[in-house]
Amino acid sequence: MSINYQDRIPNNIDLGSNRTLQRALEHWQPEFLNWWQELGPRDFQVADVYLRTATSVDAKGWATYGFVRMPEYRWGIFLADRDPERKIGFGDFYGQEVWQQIPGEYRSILRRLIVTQGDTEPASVEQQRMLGHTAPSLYDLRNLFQVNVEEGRHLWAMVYLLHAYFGRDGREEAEELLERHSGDANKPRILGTFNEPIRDWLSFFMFTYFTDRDGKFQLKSLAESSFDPLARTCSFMLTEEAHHMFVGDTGINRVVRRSLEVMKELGTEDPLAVRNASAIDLPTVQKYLNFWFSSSLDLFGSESSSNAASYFANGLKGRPDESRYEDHVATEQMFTLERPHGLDVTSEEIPMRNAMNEVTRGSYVADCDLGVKRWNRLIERAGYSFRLSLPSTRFRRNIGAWAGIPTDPTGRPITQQEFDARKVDWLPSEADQSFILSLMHGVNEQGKMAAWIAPPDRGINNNPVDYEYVKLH
Ligand code: BYC
Repeated sequence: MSINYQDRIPNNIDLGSNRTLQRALEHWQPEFLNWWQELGPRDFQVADVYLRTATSVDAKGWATYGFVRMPEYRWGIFLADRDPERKIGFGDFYGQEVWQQIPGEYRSILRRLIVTQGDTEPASVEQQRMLGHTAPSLYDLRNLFQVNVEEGRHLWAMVYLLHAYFGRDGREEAEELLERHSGDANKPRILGTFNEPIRDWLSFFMFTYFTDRDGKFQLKSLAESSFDPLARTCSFMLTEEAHHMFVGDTGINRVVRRSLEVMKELGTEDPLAVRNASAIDLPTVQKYLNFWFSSSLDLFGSESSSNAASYFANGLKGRPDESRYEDHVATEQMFTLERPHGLDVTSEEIPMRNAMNEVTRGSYVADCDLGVKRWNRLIERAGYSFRLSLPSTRFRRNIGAWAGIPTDPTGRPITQQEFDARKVDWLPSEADQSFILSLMHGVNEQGKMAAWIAPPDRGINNNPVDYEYVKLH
């Protein structure tokens, strides 16, 4: 169904025919807008921003571009079209009709999944709210705001499900999504990474590369769900998510390119010399990568998880791209896990269903590595031997078998003493963070770019790079 922009809440679910739901969502709408004013992008609410808005959910025509003030962005409810033939693709109900309503026994675990997903969306907007002041260009400022409004829409996507399918409990959960806040000591966001501060643009690019990519994999798992409205909501969210990862990927690419240019100009790889020329040295890029990759790995949960096994059994949450696997029931297979044992490593066989978090994490790591390979090709072509790399999945973990176990970036278990002594080489130190912050100054002049980042290869929607993407007045 095409998107109806006449209603107060744009939608393609024929919201007007369900007055109760419409009223409930119209009641939540002003609370969302208050939250956006208070905790959304700070100070840019009257700027005209060149944003894309969904106009239909098919592959061709879902984005139109135009200048919009962020609070006037048309947040709404957009689900991918329903496939009447769709069957449950895995688990105990494999091959049966997908569900249009939630079987009573799965209500609370499904609610928990939807709330956890929904919680990350406003969290990321809160984390990024100060970045508008230090954008390296108008192009980047626009991308930040595009990401922010779409995360706001992803919150709407989950709030719709809570209101439509979970009655009073769902309405209460929807309120609480606006009451927990990133980094709040009393009411923090649910998952660790979403309470980490994002004060600088290098962190923003790492977050959009690594953490939004967790979003991609989680949404792909939920797009396989036996609960069809969740599957359809997540399928459409994935189309928006792609741009967020593009922002991260190209952002890191441009930081690396700029460092290489400076190294060439100065004729040295010396990190200090690169820093003195107001660019970011590659070892510092590696440290920020280590931080955000390891934090994002935690978002997949424990390697061995009875939650994951029951999500799989019930068909509520599967593996990304389930059709690529041969066995969709997975009751006979085992998975080999590596666990720490003092300074040694032992392995253990666990049932495949319990290992679904680890299976998804494995696909995620392979996807993350593609970008690292691309950045390394830039470095190689420039004639330097330095290489970026993903640290081991054991490194700096807070969730799962390796939580709190000190290892080096290759995953070799070490003593806490050694970890503490080497930490400054592996993770952003206070001095590194101060240096990165010292580079962060807003560049708002049309066509200008901060010294620490190369310009992008192309602009948005066939516009030039130096287009006035944000009109600040
Ligand atoms: N931090 O069996 P376990 C996105 C909790 S990102 C804190 O190990 P399970 C986005 C867990 O909740 C995608 N707590 O794990 C990106 C559980 O607590 P309860 C977000 C954590 O349940 C950028 C307990 O530990 N979507 O969209 O198998 C910008 C034991 O759980 C963490 C989803 O996450 C952590 N890192 O899997 C904007 C999808 N990890 O329930 C947006 C929905 C685990 O015992 N969520 N815990 O109180 C899920 O599928 C699962 O909840 C998880 C955890 C994959 C997160």
